[in-house]
Amino acid sequence: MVYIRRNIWNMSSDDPIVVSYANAVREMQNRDINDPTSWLYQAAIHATKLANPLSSWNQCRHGSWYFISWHRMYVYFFESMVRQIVIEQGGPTDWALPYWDYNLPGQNSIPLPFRNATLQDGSPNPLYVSERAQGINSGATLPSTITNPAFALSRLFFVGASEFGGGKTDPKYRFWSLTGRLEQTPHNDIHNAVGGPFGWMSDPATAAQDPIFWLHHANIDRLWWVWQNMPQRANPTDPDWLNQPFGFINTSRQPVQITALQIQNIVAQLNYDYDTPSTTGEPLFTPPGTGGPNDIEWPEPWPKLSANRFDIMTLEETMPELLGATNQPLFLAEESAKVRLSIDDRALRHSASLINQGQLKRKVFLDLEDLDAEDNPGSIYSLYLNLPENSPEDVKPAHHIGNVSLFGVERFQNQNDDHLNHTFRISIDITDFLEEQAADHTWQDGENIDITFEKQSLGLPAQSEMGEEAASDSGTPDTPAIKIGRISLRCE
Ligand SMILES: [Cu+2]
Repeated sequence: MVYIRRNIWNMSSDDPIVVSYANAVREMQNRDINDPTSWLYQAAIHATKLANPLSSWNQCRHGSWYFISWHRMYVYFFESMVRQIVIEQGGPTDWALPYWDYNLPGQNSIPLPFRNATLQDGSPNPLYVSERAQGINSGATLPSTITNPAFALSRLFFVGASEFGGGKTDPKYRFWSLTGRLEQTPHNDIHNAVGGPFGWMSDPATAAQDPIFWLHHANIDRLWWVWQNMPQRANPTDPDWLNQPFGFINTSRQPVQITALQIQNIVAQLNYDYDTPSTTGEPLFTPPGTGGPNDIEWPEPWPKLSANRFDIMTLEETMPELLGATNQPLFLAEESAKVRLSIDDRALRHSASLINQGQLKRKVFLDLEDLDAEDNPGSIYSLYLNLPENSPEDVKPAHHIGNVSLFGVERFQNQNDDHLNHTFRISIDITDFLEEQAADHTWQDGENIDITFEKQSLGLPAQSEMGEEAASDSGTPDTPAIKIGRISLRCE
């Protein structure tokens, strides 16, 4: 049997799938934290701030090529656990986790069943969490700059920080800064938008306690499945990615181990699918033909934190040619900011000659380096390339190249007690944008590139959708600043 994950916005609040999810969440919340089927235990597998964590906790992978695969596994095991509880409670035997596709028209606000603190009968709503960004529970809308997965889906390659799936990292550490384009937008951005400065969704250690987390991740997983089935795309074939085992708990409360090789085809290997057509082109993907997850002994082989992550980081650097860089840090707070990068003439000529000799691919990357913040401020900034002054709204999408949001930044800094210089970076391939802008003469200059940062805010909810929380702008005057140590242009 193949379980179908359906769009939450196509369900009413009394749909059996929604009602049984709420009932299962309530049941799990009532279970003891040491029970693997409890709500807090499941959330702690992602991350937790609790002292003396169990060895199965704090396992999430971010800023890494493991982000996408680890979360497919995580959601899969969670879903089977919820289904078991739903069935125990007399709910639908074919229950599957719904997904939230915030990029569809009219669906860019938190689904209705998650908004109200109480249910019709006055009892607490298990799907409601007050620890969300201001306005979210009233139906504030998310801007398309953060919901649109188009740029991520357009990336042909999986591996690399400027590619779909993220850069190759050591499996032993959990937070890296080789964040792939799907992980950044919409994944990280939606976390920040829903969580805001103080909400659960903005911190990996609390995110999975919000019932909407799972619908967000079902959507991220759906987007991976869409990408997998698009022409010219393929998952990594590197054995380090395919064969890396990760540990989870099955419905019998037993530890299990699973690898990316076992989760590539969601239908054939994991028995679920999405209600939307996943194939947008000719599938190039062939299932590796392996079985399901194997049971293994606990607690091995949980990775031990021993290797030096910076060895890997150095390997990832492929001798970049620097074309230009800022010479002082930029602080992003409330205001929008504009930075002009001058392309160094000699560097450009040197790169051009290397390109002519076939030693460089002609790819230009915008790197935001040494990103830092005390904590994740929960803010999102959109980046625009060569956006003319006072551009009307309808001109902006053509200049939009990505977003900055720092989901996970505090975990990244604190994951190990060393004194190494941890840095966080975002890398965006702007080759196609520059070529398009050069072709249509939007970018005539050739010597300078303008980068505009614009703080994104939630749209006000429609009056008819107003919940019990007063609608208001998500912006607060004291949003902590994000520091960008250096902005640079690189040719590869
Ligand atoms: Cu997430």
